[in-house]
This record gives sequence, C-alpha cells and structure tokens, in this order.
Amino acid sequence: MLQIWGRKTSSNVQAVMWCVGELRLDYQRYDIGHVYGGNHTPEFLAMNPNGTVPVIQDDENAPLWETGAILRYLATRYGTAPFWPQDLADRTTVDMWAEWAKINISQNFTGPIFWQKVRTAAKDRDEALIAKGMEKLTPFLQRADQRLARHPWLVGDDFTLADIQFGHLLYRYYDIELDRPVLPALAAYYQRLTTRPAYQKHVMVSYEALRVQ
Ligand SMILES: N[C@@H](CCC(=O)N[C@@H](CS)C(=O)NCC(=O)O)C(=O)O
Repeated sequence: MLQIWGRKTSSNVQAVMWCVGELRLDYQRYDIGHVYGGNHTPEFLAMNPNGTVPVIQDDENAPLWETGAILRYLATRYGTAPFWPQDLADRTTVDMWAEWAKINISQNFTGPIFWQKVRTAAKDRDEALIAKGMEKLTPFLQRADQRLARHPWLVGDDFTLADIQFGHLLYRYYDIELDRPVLPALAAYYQRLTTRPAYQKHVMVSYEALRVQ
C-alpha cells in the first residue's frame, strides 16, 4: 500500500495527491507538517533529512521525497500513455513542461505572492514584493495562455503529468484576492481542471489554516 506523509494544505502534497487520485491508487495519508508537526522527529528525518513533506513509501521500497521525483515515480510505475508516454522523446516533452511549471510557476507564485497574501500578517505584507512577483509570473502565465489557446492541455490534446505540476497552483492563484491579467485560455483551462474529481478532492482544499491575520 502506498503511504504518503504530508498535510493536505501543502501545495506539494496536493500535487502528489492529485496524481494519486488521477491514477486511482489506494493510499494511506498521514497529516504531517505545519500545525500537525511530526516532520522533525528522528523517524521522519530518517525518511527525509530535509524535514519537508511530501514523503512517500510504496511497498517496501525506500522512502522518496521531492515532489517532482515522486510524480515521475508514480507516473512511471502506475501511469500509462498519454498521461506519461512510453516514447522517450514524448515523455521528456511532458517532463520538460512539468519542470517548467515547477521552476517558474511555483517559485514565482508561492513565495512572493501566496505567502505574502495569505501567510504574512497584513502589517508585515510587502506589496512591492507581490507586485514584483506578479511582474515575474505574468510572462510565464501568458506563455501558458498562448499554448492553451491552441490545445486543451499544457502539452497538447491530452491531460498529462505536466498539467499536475502546472495546474495544482491555479486553485490558489484564482482563489486569492489578486489583480490578475486577463488570460482567457488560462481561465478556461482552470475551469476544466475544476471539473476533475481528483482536482476537487485534493487541490481545491481550504488554505484558511495557513492564514496569518
Ligand atoms: N522541494 C520540495 C519542497 C518541499 C516543501 O518545502 N514542503 C513544504 C510544504 S509545501 C514543507 O514541508 N513545509 C514544512 C511544513 O509543512 O511543516 C518538494 O518539491 O517536495
């Protein structure tokens, strides 16, 4: 049985859980991290010396951490084409866009925008940082919007692992109070994501427990 350590309010845990849901895997998830703690015990650090979530353990295999690596593991072990193509070049194209999202969307949205808006007290909020974050994030979202005007999913005509790395942050992006650029194809893509049961269950999760007033 697949075991997953990580609270459901973690965006990285959400990416893993959404993948688990799309692949219809049986799992046991443990609430670890943030208000639950438990990620700095010797037992947890023996699984992941970084003390972060998510961590997974599948059967008797060694524990795995790093969301991107976990997603690739799950897709390789349990996924099929076109979600995770067999052909190396096609697979690497999916992986390329997944990496693109992990690096450019996560880094430019989560810290400078989401953390500032939600996880920082109003008195400490740095509006200049948020504005700069939006300035850096917007060209990447525009790039996605241009692609999504041509085909329904990030890579092409099929839902793939790249949509998980990209799409899991869009719930928060569209849900928080934010001046967003008008990007119609991206907005339509997000609406499509919200109709997926695994997205609803694992990604459209309240982040109020993270809010600092
Ligand atoms: N690069 C790691 C980052 C993991 C990470 O920073 N996880 C956050 C949650 S999203 C965490 O463990 N925070 C501490 C906590 O929840 O207590 C990954 O992609 O998995």
